[in-house]
Amino acid sequence: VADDTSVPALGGRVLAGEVRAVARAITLVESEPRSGETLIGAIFRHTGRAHVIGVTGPPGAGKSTLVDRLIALARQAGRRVGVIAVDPSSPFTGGALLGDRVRMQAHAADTGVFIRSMATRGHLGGLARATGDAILVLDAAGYDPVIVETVGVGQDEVEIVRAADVSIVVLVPGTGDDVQAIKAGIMEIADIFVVNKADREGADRTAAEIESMLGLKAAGPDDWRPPVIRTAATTGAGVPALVAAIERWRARGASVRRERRVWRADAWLREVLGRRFIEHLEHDVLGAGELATVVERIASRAVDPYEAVRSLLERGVASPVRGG
Ligand SMILES: Nc1nc2c(ncn2[C@@H]2O[C@H](COP(=O)(O)OP(=O)(O)OP(=O)(O)O)[C@@H](O)[C@H]2O)c(=O)[nH]1
Ligand SMILES: [Mg+2]
Repeated sequence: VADDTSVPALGGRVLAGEVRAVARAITLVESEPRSGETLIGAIFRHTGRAHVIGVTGPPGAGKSTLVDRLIALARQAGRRVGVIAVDPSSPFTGGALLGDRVRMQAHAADTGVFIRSMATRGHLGGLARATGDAILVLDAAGYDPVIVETVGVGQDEVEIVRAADVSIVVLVPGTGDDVQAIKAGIMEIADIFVVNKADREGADRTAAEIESMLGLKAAGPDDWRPPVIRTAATTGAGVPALVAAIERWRARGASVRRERRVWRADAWLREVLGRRFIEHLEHDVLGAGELATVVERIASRAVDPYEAVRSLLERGVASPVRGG
């Protein structure tokens, strides 16, 4: 969309649930953040209805297979489902995109399901921003739930899943080392644990390891202890129990939901404010290459970073914001 005036119109079509508009809108928020902001402005007040389900876990844990099952059950319940699959960037899992497409093919002709893959690289303003905006688009278009699959390896991915209404961490049977290794990054964000590939040896042990780790964790203010659910995504075994757990989570009080939304709004505001202030400096305040010069001066010890920031803050605040 080159013409900005058409963006609000696009927003209207998204709100009407038009599939092609949804696809265009996601492309817009991915590739043209400024126009994307106008679009979000047109739809934001109509969002917040969808239940956003984050699914993360190590490469190959069976996340997409599981998501496919969740789609099928949600469709049976008559719900329209939006899915964002954030592609793993690691070359070791580079085939995942094709795999996702093939695996989710069963739903390809179903207009009640919208599946979109997003690359992890090349997003101005970051992957978490682009994914967050894409979730808003699906939410505005009436998809509910919106499922986001990420590979739980990087900070970006953790950030995405943390922003979901419910975070599901998928692990597979293996040595205790796996659970230990993953502990630092994604264990704390799990609202629900899944031990997938429970048809294989060792699922009980892995589940017990997670349980014992949770035993050390203090219960939350509303006494939610993350359930540990065994599934075999390929056969569908255990998936109804997972859906029940998701529903139990969803049925929790308004205050819990509100707390998470406030957390998310806070992260949103801080992230955008920081990024936009720097953009304001670059576009409206400083001359070409001036920021690079300040960086040089800090590196060569001509100015200290705190003094440089003080000066930039004063100049930025004193200057009118142009260019949106
Ligand atoms: N035995 C067994 N295999 C499974 C199960 N779930 C998934 N798989 C297989 O595991 C492989 C990876 O499944 P995916 O669903 O692509 O895993 P993923 O976590 O989405 O993978 P990435 O997106 O690449 O990280 C596929 O060959 C699946 O068929 C399961 O419950 N049991
Ligand atoms: Mg996958």
